[in-house]
Amino acid sequence: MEERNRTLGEFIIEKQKDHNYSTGELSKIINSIRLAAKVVNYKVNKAGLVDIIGAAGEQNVQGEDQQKLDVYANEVFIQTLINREIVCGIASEENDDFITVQGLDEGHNNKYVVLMDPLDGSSNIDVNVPVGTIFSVFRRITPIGTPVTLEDFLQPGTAQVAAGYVIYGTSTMLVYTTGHGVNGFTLNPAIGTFYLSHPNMQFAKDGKIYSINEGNYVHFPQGVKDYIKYCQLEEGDRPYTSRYIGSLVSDIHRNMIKGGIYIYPTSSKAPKGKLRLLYECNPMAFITEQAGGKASDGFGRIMEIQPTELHQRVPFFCGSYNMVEKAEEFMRNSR
Ligand code: AHM
Ligand code: MG
Repeated sequence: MEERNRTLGEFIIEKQKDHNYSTGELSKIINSIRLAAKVVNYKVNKAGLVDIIGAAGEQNVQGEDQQKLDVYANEVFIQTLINREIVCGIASEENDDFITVQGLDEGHNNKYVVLMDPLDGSSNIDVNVPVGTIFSVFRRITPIGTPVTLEDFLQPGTAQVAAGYVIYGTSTMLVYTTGHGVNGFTLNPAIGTFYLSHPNMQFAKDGKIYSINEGNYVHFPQGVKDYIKYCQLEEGDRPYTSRYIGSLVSDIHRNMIKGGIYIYPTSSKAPKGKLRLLYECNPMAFITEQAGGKASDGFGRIMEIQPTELHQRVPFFCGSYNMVEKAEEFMRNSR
């Protein structure tokens, strides 16, 4: 079949044979995320109508409670995964603690945990700017048949078996990897089907876009300040273009297609950075590396960090390989 005629559903079935899993559990997880993404997409698309049908905390005309969209997305993804009894645990940026899922026969017999940021960049919803869902899948390390523990969630990113994001943008896309490259699927809203629109996505080795909240410049470490000045220098293919949406998924998605670097560094205001290792950086790093890019905390590989807590924050440098290398060089030199 012609690549582009393939639906995500067909793609998942075809790819199942690439992996050494016979149970299809991972396929079912991706399928559940696909379903939840469509439900959330429908709601996100109606975001501007919230004031008309009832503000948050109030009831709409049907008598249903209005919810904030990030709370809604959190519930949809969690319930979709729990109802299908295919994971043994879920951790979400929206919840303080992880959720234990007993699964079929209440036997704790499933082998995967899912970590997610159900609606990243949700402060952008009010201004009609794209937001995203980010997810990461690990095989549990505690024995099957026992309830999951914190240990199952605190694994380094190198142990991820799948990761992806959904971008609710001008069109809605689901982009994911299971460690065999990155593929992007665009939702045809008329029929509710994702089609393979971006097969084998790749970060250009070099890019010309840098994405960072430059308003915080005075608070940045010297290495980041130096790198920004390097990006702005008139030399060779520079100055680069500055593009910052403030919505991680959108910024990385654009840079993957066009070539670029995204940086959320430490600053005197946010000494550990802002982004979360488990819900944002690890999945984005896995996708980025699978697309030929590089993801770093400024000094070392994001995916090799041993997490110590669920909501841990890290500085994040992510994008075109050579650009991230260059930024690391400035970080090292300023130490
Ligand atoms: P959130 O998880 O509270 O939505 O915050 C994450 C978002 C990212 O999407 C984005 O890249 C970053 O925060 C923007 O932060 P800032 O406004 O400080 O530049
Ligand atoms: Mg977030």
